Amino acid sequence: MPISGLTPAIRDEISRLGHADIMVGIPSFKNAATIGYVVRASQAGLVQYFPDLRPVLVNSDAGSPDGTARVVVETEPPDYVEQILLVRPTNKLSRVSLTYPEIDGVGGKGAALRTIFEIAAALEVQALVVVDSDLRSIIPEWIELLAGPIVKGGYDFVAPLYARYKYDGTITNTVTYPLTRSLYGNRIRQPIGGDFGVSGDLVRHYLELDDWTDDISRFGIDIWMTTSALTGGFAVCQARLGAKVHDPKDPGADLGPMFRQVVGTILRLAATHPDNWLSIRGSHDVPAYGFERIIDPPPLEVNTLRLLTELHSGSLTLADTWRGMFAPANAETVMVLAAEAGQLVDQARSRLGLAGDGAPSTATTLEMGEALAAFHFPDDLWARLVYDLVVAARSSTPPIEQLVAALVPIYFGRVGSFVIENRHQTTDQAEERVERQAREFELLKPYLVERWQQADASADGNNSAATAAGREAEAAEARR
Ligand SMILES: Nc1nc2c(ncn2[C@@H]2O[C@H](COP(=O)(O)OP(=O)(O)OP(=O)(O)O)[C@@H](O)[C@H]2O)c(=O)[nH]1
Ligand SMILES: [Mg+2]
Repeated sequence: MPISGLTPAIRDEISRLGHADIMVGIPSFKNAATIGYVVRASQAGLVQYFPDLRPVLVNSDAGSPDGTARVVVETEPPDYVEQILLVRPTNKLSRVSLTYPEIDGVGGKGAALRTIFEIAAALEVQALVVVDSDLRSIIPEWIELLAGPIVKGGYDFVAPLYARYKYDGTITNTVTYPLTRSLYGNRIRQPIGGDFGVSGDLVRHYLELDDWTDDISRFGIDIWMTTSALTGGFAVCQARLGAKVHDPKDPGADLGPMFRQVVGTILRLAATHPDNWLSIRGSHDVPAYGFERIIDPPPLEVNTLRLLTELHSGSLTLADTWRGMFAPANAETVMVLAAEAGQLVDQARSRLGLAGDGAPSTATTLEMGEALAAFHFPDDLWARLVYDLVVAARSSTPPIEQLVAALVPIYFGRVGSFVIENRHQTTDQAEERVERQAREFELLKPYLVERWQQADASADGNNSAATAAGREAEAAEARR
């Protein structure tokens, strides 16, 4: 197995552990406050639901200064689980916390997962479950729900399905869900949910791909796992986990870098796998396992004033870049929207009695939504912009990182519009809006295919022009 990138300490752990049937892997970075619970819930899941398999739990930590690793090692051991659940498993659960090595100087969630994959492959596990270390809502049954379809159902990849508050999961709702669905035809509702089940075969496939860009070593890992499962032809399903409650993030404040890493990865994969999506139209459901749940995830505030301000200020510095990366009509429509956003923000600020740009907002999501109610970012425009970017990502100039960075303010505008328009909607109604947008991506897929094929034709034209020019130069050389 390809364990060459591992540290001696990790190799020693692998030799000590020898072999396992089922593994839970938990990446972490400064999660001391929450990881203890995630470890106990995972242990309980392994012991309760898979008492006859050889289980191991591995925490792959970034060397967190807050004592995350210590919490993992010191939290109640598996014996505690056996006592409270009255189970006598055939095999003792092993528990390990280790510091993962960076990949070419880059650390992040993806680098943490690579170490988890390498350990899983070396131990020859049948099923690997990966869960985030900031989860509040994980219960032991999640381990059964994520590993069961692999162990009992022959699946290779289990994506999570959970209720999230209507403003949570904005990168998922605006890009990864609709784009994965329209490109590859699979309705995987949470392609970057962070909690997955992976078969031993698929773990080996991931390692063989050996595709560790800087983005994938960070937060690009989740969409890379999902897309690679699809493009590799692996059997995919979903598991109903209930609600995802974790350390929430305000999209305008926290999600810029994550957006760039995730969207950079999905675009790069689309550009390198056209054969996997060019002929696909429409989409199909992906089987979902687990009993239905009715849960209301906790609410989350979003600063829409800030999101719209970002769209407007983006237009002041990025207009030329936008004109270079989008079809002309789409670039112009975005410019108009950005100007509207700027005006509405000014009016809303004075209506709400808020000071200038940098001042912290004291208004609630609802109050801001009322003041910005006139703003609307249409579904079809967003789909076309994303598709323009898929086409732009074929070329290495400008680099994908630059394109995606320039999309961030527009994504903020799109999310702002979604939050404003759904301020009075229930989570179910907002979900219907997400579906509507995904259908719009499917409807406009011919637009993507046509633009892609035009780009193919002009690349061919350039190649034949280059070949003709080469022949002419050779002939001229011969004449001399
Ligand atoms: N080892 C390691 N783990 C990381 C790093 N960054 C994030 N993680 C882990 O990856 C998981 C997900 O990170 P979060 O920051 O919660 O991101 P998220 O929940 O996917 O994102 P949102 O849904 O947008 O909130 C958590 O378990 C983190 O501890 C890192 O640099 N190194
Ligand atoms: Mg999280």
